[in-house]
Amino acid sequence: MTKTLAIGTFTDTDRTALVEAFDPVFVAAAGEVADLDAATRDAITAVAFKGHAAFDGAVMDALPALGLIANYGVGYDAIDVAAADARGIKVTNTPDVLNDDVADLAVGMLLMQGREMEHASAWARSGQWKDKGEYRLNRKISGGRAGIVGLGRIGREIADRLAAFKMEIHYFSRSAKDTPGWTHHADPVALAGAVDYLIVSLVGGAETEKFVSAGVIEALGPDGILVNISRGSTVDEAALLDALEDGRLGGAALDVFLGEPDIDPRFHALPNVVIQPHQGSGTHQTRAAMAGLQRDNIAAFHAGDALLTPVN
Ligand code: 8YV
Repeated sequence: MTKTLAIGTFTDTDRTALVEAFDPVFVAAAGEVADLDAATRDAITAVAFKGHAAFDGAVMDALPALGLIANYGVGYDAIDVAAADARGIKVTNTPDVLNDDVADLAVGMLLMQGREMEHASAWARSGQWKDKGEYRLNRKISGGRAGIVGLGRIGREIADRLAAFKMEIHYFSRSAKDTPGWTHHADPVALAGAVDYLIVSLVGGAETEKFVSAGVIEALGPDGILVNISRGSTVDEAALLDALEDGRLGGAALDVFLGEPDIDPRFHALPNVVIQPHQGSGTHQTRAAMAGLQRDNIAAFHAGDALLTPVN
């Protein structure tokens, strides 16, 4: 009887590697765990988890021998870690290996939004360049003031990149960090009021829900650009949509949304939003590294060795 359960949609390569390493049982979503027969569920000690739908205490209770949930992703807000703690279940994630890709996407989206690359591309493709001439002028990005909300591992990579774009770097974090002269703000509204671009790189979860509030969005203002590569939950999305529609916020570049992939259709109608389908870590190289780290944590657990990247 296999000891590993894989929950989620894995690529063929990752699925093959999981099969070779652990011969797991696969289900597409946590909601399907209860449908497995009791003997299969009783034998499971480790889960390879991928996805953003809730992994809660009820799912854990359906797996009475469970000792490890190995998450595919740095953000583990889908997993109820308090419920895992209460049941003696360890949780691991995949930090660091995705920092570069997520930071690259954040910077790319900021440039795409500010330089209107999506519209400019449509201008050229549709023949308007030939028929009507040069594309309209847009805004300079280099040399602006950037505010990073959450100066963790990914936030720092974003700040380093934007510093190379000759930007003045400001950041919010609970306490000031050791930086090369970047400006710390203890208040996110004050941070938003001091910058041209606000880049959100917070962890997800209840603690950061709507952290980018209506007040923060207001302070960023009609010339401001909001970039979010964290979780849709970190931004007050209703306030964001209202501000974008009314022109009280200049623009947004978003890789994450509430209810994704079924995102609010109001976003589709907005010309001042760059939309990406939560693909921050989505390169062959990084996803292979994430999957590898997930498997290494599971292998360590089954061998009784120390977990590589524990979160509890
Ligand atoms: C997802 C992510 O894990 O690491 C994270 O926290 O959000 C992503 O890398 C990825 O989309 C797979 O679901």
